[in-house]
Amino acid sequence: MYTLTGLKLKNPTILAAGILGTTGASLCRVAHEGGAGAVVTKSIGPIPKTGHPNPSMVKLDCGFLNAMGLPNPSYPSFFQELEIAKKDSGVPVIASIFGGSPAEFKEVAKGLLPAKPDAFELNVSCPHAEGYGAAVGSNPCLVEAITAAVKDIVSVPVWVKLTPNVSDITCIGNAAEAGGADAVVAINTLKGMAIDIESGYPVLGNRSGGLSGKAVKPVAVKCVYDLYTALEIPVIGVGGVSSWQDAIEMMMAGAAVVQVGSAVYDRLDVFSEISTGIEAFLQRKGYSDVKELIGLAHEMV
Ligand code: RRO
Repeated sequence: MYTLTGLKLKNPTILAAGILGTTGASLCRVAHEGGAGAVVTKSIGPIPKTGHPNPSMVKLDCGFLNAMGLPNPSYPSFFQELEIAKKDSGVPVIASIFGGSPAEFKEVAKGLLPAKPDAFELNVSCPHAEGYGAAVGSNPCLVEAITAAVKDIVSVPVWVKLTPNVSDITCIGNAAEAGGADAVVAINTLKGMAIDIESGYPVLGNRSGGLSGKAVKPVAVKCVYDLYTALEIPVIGVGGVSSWQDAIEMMMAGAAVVQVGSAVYDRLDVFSEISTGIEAFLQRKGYSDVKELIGLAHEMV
């Protein structure tokens, strides 16, 4: 059993926000068939949003580029899905929420609270969402105020998901911690673009978007490494984790647990595969507890 901000996880893998998280049934499938230790919902906001025009997601050699544009039915319509996930998944369910201001974050958190999410993940980091996302998450004062506003009305843990699209992610991590965050999640997607050379058009309907998958893993590892040094609260590592080796690398950088996103599109049981691989690695190396791995790279001088 792993304990993270007071939540009990059967293994250190969590479904990242935005992947198979739009219905209660799909969240349950990731828990039951995939073996995830916990699941995070798609980010839910104050009003319904249809998202950006298609194509909104493309597969590249090095990962995925998306500009979904925060499509979601808004919190009143998502409420029942959260209830289903809570009732049937058998794992902690974390509600990812977004808004454009502390008041909007508070409104969404308050609206979802009666469905009893085990934690909230505040998404202040979508790279291509006008008025929401990275514009909010690159402003330390706003990140602190949003975190404090949600902490003020909930008693469950609050995690803050950070953007790598800033010059110093530790400054934003510090702001989240000052606002009372129980953990930070690093990283959301990295700003990117792809162009079709036959037509000359950018391939995404939104023109640019956020890069995830293998290409971003070294960026995520460095962000986690820096945050581990700068903060007292746990760091949850996400970005390009698709194997147990990636998960261990992220933990050695300082991640208490990992989230898995893009790799789920290849195989749902990536969570079981990662947790089995970690156990075997611990045994082979003679570690008695996974905690011995967390931040290990910092000791290697
Ligand atoms: O919906 C999206 O376009 C999206 C979100 Br909310 C996010 O946090 N990160 C991302 O790459 N896409």
